[in-house]
Amino acid sequence: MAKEQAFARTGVIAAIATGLVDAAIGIVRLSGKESWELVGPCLATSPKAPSPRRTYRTTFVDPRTAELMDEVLVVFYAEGRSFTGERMVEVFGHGGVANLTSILGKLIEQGARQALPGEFSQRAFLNGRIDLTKALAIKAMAQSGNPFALIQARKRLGGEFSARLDAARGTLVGSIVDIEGEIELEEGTLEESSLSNLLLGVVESLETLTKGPKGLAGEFRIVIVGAPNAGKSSLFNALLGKERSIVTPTPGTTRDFLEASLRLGPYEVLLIDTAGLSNSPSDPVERLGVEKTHELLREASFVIHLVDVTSKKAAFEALEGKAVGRLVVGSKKDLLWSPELPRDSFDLFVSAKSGEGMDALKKLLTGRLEQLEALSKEEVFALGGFEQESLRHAIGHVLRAIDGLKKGMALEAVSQELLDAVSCIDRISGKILDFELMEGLFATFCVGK
Ligand SMILES: Nc1nc2c(ncn2[C@@H]2O[C@H](COP(=O)(O)OP(=O)(O)OP(=O)(O)O)[C@@H](O)[C@H]2O)c(=O)[nH]1
Ligand SMILES: [Mg+2]
Repeated sequence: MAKEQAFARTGVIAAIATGLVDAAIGIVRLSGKESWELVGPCLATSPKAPSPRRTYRTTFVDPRTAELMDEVLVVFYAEGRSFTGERMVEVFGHGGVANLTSILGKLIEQGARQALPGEFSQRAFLNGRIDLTKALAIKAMAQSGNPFALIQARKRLGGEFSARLDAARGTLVGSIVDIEGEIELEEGTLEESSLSNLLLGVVESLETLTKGPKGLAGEFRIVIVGAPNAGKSSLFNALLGKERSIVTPTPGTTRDFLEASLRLGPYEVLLIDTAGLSNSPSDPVERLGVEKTHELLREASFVIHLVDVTSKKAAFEALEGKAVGRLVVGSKKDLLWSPELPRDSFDLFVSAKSGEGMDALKKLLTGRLEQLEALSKEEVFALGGFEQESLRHAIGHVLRAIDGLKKGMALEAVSQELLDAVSCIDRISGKILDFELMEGLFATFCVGK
């Protein structure tokens, strides 16, 4: 996305704010100084000076031919009292996708520009209406596909995450003020041990924030891994209840990964079939597949490690990644068991062929999701990658400050570490603008949000 386009704050932007599926009602929204004037010619009747937040019932017409396009409700929002902080208009029409698209098209003909993904939220942020954590909460509310993700989104929306950050920031700023006072006045009143304890408290509370497991943020990714020919694709198909992935007796059948969404009770998860983990793939395509599998493992919320029970030796190597859980599952239960395998190392046995053990596996996975939902209600937060990283840096700075106090480091240097920690926190809330980061974040929003 071009930077100048993403951050152009001028002009009227417009988008369909509701989903692109036929529905009873749909909303086209506009934001920008001239929004009302721009919509005006498309409305059969409209006051010159609309009352903010009042609904006007009218017809939406083609301004050139006066032809009726839809019967609509229109709402005007005044500057400073809208989502983006700018003047906004929302047109509530009948929710057919074709209808809303043609209304939007007419507004674009009138001079509006199709909004980029997340551009409304971006304007709200740039106009100081919301901070970055709130913007991400709004995104999460619009996109949360799972009950536990929704809990997380609501916690953020309610400002719990921001409040935690603010509390830590407050303590850090207070400490900086004390240290700077000591540097200035040299009164010798700075109690280094109590300051250290205070800062340790900050480290602890920031660390709690980083402890949320992967998967809480929304997409719960279950990755099936194992040696070539373990039966991964067969299990993938059996769980989905359809033949999605190719199955053959030849090892190395799956070259690239495949993903499909799977419903487990109230939860929607992403199930991923991967290329077999072979230690020394000779074929370059297979090698790329194995690399990809390792990458998927790092992003996994949950890992099913599949082991063919008929094989003489099975690899139980610890898999890298920070998944919330891992199950070692024995496949091909219907076949003859290899006596050399340690039975105790398995959590469960299944047969994709006979269907045996499949219900138990689904039950186990659903149980894991229920645990995650319970965890979501507790103290943990689902953090984005940049938030994790910034918090880690902040913790590092505070720890160096504590160490410095102990070792008698110059107070100026201690103060600087704490200032750096504050900057890391401010990066998360968006008080410090990082344009590249922000551009990337907002681009992941939906259009119209
Ligand atoms: N009897 C029996 N055979 C199975 C079962 N699951 C898989 N197989 C067979 O094992 C072979 C390999 O199955 P796949 O599902 O392709 O295995 P994979 O792990 O995806 O293999 P790669 O993609 O090559 O790594 C096929 O011949 C399957 O029919 C099972 O539960 N019982
Ligand atoms: Mg396969």
